[in-house]
Amino acid sequence: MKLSGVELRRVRMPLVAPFRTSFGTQNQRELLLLRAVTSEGEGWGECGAMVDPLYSSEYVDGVEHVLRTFLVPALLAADDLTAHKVAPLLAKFKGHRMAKAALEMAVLDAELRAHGISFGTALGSTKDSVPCGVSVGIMETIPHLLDVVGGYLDDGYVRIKLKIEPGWDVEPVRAVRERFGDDILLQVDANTAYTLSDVPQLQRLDPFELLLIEQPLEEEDVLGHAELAKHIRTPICLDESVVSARSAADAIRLGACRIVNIKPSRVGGYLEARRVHDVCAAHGVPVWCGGMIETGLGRAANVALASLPGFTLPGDTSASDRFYTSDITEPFVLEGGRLPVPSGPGLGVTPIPERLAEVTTEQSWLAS
Ligand code: NPG
Repeated sequence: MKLSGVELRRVRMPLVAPFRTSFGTQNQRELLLLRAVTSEGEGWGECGAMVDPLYSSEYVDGVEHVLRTFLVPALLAADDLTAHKVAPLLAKFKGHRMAKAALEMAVLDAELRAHGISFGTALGSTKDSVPCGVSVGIMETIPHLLDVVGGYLDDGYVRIKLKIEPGWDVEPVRAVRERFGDDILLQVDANTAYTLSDVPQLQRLDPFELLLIEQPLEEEDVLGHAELAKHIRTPICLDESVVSARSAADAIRLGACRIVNIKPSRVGGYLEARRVHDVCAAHGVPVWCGGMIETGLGRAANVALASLPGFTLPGDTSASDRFYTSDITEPFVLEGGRLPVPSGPGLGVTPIPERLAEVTTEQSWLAS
């Protein structure tokens, strides 16, 4: 396969409601989409990076720059390109995993569409649908939180994740347990907002039988998570700290986590995401698929990944309407708390041209 060019599209989509996490509030999602045009046909990629480097060091303008200057030219120069060659071809450029992931996704989609194979089949899917959880932002008040959680449970979501930060942790968890009972699957996500001096506060979550606490400490503090694990009963799940299969293996070996959140963007692509899954499965560590407020393109690929056998916990693979009134693909709709794994070639979905045009704010074409 020969890459002829890559179209970069910056899109901006309003969110149905503001989404507040410990690192900031989002009212809209602005992200980069890629269309790879090859000798065998075209494929779509989506980049998880946000406008500001608040979740990770990558951000949309930076991704665009590195793609334009280094990553896309390296692939344009390759004669016999395949998706599995993307990571080795780009390996000499350090870091920039979200940029690399988006490019690899577009090449993989083109390749799979050309061969009539779905993402799910290519990655090793064993299910036709996946159970879905939902991520709930930090709210102004507990009554508002309870209304929102109640609405998601009515929608059929099988697991609730509460975003937490110092000052919004034990009370919201207690309120949700008191209102909705001990049977709902409940977990929390701190996005690195705590330090080891918060051990006493984090111990106060122990009685609520949470599935897990996600990334309480900062990204590089793997040993700190191992230390924290000795003092709290809630299982620790890592997100930001796991950037590759190797870092997952290290974290597991050090006792820093009992569960891993896999976001393909964060680990450099769907092929590395599968390797993270394999490493975790070999260690008996459950994984689940994280979300980065994807459009229908990224959502399609995430749902395919979440249908691999080691994904034994519900992921942040919520329906399109969790974030968007109108998606750029046919919307993903919850059915009995589950989303169907797309079965068509490649991603199994494509952008609806009029919708894509409506949300596109900038567009450029990269070719040699
Ligand atoms: O369902 O797509 C979703 C959102 C899930 O909470 C979610 N994502 O920290 O995991 C996170 C958070 C996030 C969103 C991180 C956007 C980075 C960007």
